[in-house]
Amino acid sequence: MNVAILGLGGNLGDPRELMAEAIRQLATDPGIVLESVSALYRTPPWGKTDQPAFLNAAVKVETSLSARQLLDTILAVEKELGRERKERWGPRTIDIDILLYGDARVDEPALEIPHPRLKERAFALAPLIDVAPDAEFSGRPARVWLAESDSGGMIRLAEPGWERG
Ligand code: GSY
Repeated sequence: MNVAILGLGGNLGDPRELMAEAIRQLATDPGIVLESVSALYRTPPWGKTDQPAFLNAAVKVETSLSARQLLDTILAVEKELGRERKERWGPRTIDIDILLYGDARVDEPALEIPHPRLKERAFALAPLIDVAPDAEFSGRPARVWLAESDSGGMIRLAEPGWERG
């Protein structure tokens, strides 16, 4: 089994409910065991700033799936939940990223792990640290990357358990 940290986010429709449903669906996969869920955060949009605030969270899973199989499962869940890929860095109903997969480094088309922009993204780092406080990647603790990132405007909206309604 491998430990993976997934980041979830969205800013269209009802992202809280979509993220909760995504977590439920991921947990039904026989190759995935849900270990823990982060707090729920409201975060300013990153990249393209003229769009609504996002909700973000992270989950820690144990998985017998390879990173590629895990990505395929994630894409199927996103599709089931109506995700459409339109504009890069634009608004979206649900987005699920593999942030970390054990200590693995993966550099394939459409699959880079650690996530290539993770170290700059407070909206992904804060929830990641909730579920994996001692995580390290790219040579430094996630806590250090978070301290160096811009976490301005982030609000911790709801404590773990939010996904159970
Ligand atoms: O994969 C990330 C999608 N995304 C987000 C996000 O999840 N949260 C925030 N705050 N900004 C974002 N910009 C993009 S793209």
